[in-house]
Amino acid sequence: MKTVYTCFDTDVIHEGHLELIRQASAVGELTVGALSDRALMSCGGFSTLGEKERALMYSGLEGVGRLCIQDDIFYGGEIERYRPDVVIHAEGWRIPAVREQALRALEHYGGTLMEIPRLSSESIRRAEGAMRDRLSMPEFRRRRLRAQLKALPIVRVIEAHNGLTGLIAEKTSVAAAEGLRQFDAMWISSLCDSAARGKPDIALVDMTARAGTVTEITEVTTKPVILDCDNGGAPEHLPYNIRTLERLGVSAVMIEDKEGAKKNSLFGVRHGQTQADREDFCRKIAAGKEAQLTEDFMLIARVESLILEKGMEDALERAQSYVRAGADGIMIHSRRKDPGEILDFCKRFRERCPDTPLVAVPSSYNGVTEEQLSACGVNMVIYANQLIRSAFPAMQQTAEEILRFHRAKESEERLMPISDIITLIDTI
Ligand code: SPV
Ligand code: MG
Repeated sequence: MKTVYTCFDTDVIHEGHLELIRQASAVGELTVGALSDRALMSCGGFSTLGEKERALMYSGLEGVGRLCIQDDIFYGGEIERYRPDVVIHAEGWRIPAVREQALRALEHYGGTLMEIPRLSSESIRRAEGAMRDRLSMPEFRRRRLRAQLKALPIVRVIEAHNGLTGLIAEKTSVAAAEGLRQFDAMWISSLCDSAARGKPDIALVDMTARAGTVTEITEVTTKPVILDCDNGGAPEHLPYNIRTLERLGVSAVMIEDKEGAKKNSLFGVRHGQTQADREDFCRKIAAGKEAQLTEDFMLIARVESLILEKGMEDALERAQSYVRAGADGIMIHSRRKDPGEILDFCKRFRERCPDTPLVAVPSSYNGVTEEQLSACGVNMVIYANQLIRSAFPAMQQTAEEILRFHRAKESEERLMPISDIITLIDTI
């Protein structure tokens, strides 16, 4: 009897999977690997079920013999362990490097790869759509960020301010050593949410409008959302806002320890920004935490001491106080070009609070790599404004060229083809 191996990461079994199992079990005894949650998340995926539940679901299917958890997107480890005669997979691998690695591992002992045509039908399309829809539901989206923080060396977050930028955050991927590199979550920046409406970042866009942005983005994406909520507003409003955000499926709110008229941190001290009293801010954090209803939701406290030139010790002491007040994470911000003070803070914070998630926003100190941040204890990196900053000059250039040439032909080469823009958005 031959042995056959395949790996599934699906939450929804459709006729394509059943056909693959039918063909596999006709060849020999089938082992199915359920891709682990960690491996799934490392390539930007997520499961509404969890690896054990998925494995249980696969084990109930006729034709499935043995089950295992495959803890790597690459098949090499399992191929070495089980030495299957055949690995079976549908044609059109999502990550070509995974196929190549499986082929190399099989070559060692003369195993073969069997690729079967990928079925496509209305019911498969509906099943895949159902899986996406489930992932977009508040209960699954909300909890995804905490799961990522546990599973990933660093959670990679990019700014989104409308449905379209949400789609870029959701879908952009590049081939990488780990298989596929994607963004893990989205940051709804006060700066970009304001700028996209042609408004300054002075807390002018109110929570009702911000919640509209969240809805626009969550309607077309599945990844977790972190909302930049300035200083959290009036202490008596924060509990209401937290309930609203939880209901919308937001995973985390970030509030900064400033008071008075809102100014963007990157202006620095010249613009008269004032840091909140430490105890007042601790009370705000505690009130926010008290209001939350789900275990999943996170409140991240942002320390502005380095922005406001109050010194490293003040930053560290405030961060510790905020953790004691109940903050689920700390964001430390800096407007220096050199990452030195941030890396110094991170290392020293880690000695005092080994487990608290730590967030960095390398807008000014953009030369630092994710690896350097992670080595100093950072768990989440936020690319807070790069999408809108790349869109604005591109649009402005096109507008200027049309004015200059009295037509659009000269800009055409730089533009996305019309055939692409009309098919960019999936229909339900
Ligand atoms: C934002 O993106 O709105 C932020 C980060 O708060 S910063 O602009 O650097 O203050
Ligand atoms: Mg902001």
